[in-house]
Amino acid sequence: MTDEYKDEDIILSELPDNELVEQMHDDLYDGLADEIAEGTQILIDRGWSASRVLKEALVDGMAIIGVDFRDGVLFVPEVLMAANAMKAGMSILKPILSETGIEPVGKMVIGTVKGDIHDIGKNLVGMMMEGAGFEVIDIGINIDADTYIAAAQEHQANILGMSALLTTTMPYMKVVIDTMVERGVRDDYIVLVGGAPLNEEFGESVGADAYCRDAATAVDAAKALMAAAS
Ligand code: B1M
Repeated sequence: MTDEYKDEDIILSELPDNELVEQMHDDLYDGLADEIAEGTQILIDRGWSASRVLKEALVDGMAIIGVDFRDGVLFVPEVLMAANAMKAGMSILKPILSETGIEPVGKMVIGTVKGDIHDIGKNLVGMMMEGAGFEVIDIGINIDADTYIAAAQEHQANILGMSALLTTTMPYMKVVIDTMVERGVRDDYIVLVGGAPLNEEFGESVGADAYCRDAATAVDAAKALMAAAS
C-alpha cells in the first residue's frame, strides 16, 4: 500500500487523541486546511479546551514547520499553505477563545510592524486578548509608525501591541516608540511587543512596557499593566 493510498484511508474521527494530534501535525505540514479544520473540531467535540488544541495540535505542529523552513527543507509556498491550514484551525477556535460575557476591560490596537507580513502570532494574541475581555482592533501587517499612532488615537486604545517575526523588522519597534516619544504620546499607551526573535532585553532596549513571550503572557502583562495604571 502506498503512503498516498494509506493517507486517503485515514478517518480522523476514528483516531485516538494522540494519533489524531500526530496526524494533524502531518496535515499541517502538508497544508491540508480541510483536514486541520476537521481535526480541530473533533478535538473540541471530545472535550479538549481550545487552548490545548491550539498549543498541542496547531502551535507545536507549526514549530516543526519552522525548523524545516529554517533548514531549507520547506520553502515559502509550502509554508504559506501550512499557515493557511493553521488559520483554518484557528478560525474554529476563535469564537471559543474570544468568548466573553463581560464589558471590555481595555482596548488594544495590534499590528505587525513595517516590512513584516507574519500574522499568525499576532492573530493569536488578538484572540486571547479578546478571550480575556479586551476589545482588540487588529490593524494588520506591514504597519508603519504613523498608522500605529493614528489607530491608537482614533480608537482611544489603552494598549498598543506590536509583533515582529524577523530580525530585520524587529528594530522598527524602536522607530515606532521613538516616534511616539517625539510626538509626546508615548505615555498615553501601554506598549507591548512580541514575536519569536525578541527577548526581554530587546523589549527593554526599545522602550516597551513589556516583552510578551507568547499570547498568554501578553494577556497577563496587559492585565497587570492596566491594573497598575488605574
Ligand atoms: Co517566515 N520566517 N519568512 N514566513 N516564518 C520565520 C519567522 C523564520 C524564523 C523561519 C526560519 O528561518 N526558521 C525566518 C526568520 C529568520 C530571522 O529573521 N532570523 C523567516 C523568514 C526568513 C521569512 C522570509 C524572509 C522568507 C523568504 O521570503 N525568504 C519571508 C519574510 C516575509 C516578510 O515578512 N517580509 C517569510 C515568509 C513567511 C510566510 C509568508 C511563508 C509565512 C507567514 C504566513 C503568515 O503569517 N500569514 C511564514 C511563516 C509561517 C514562518 C514560520 C514558519 C512560522 C511563524 C508562525 O506563524 N509561528 C517562522 C518560523 C518560526 O517562527 N518558528 C518563520 C506560529 C505563531 C503562533 O508563533 O508568530 O512566534 P509566533 O507568535 C507567538 C509569539 O512569538 C508571541 O505570541 C505568539 C503566540 O504564542 N507573539 C506576540 C507574536 N507576536 C506577538 C505580539 C505581541 C505579543 C506576543 O504583542 C503584544
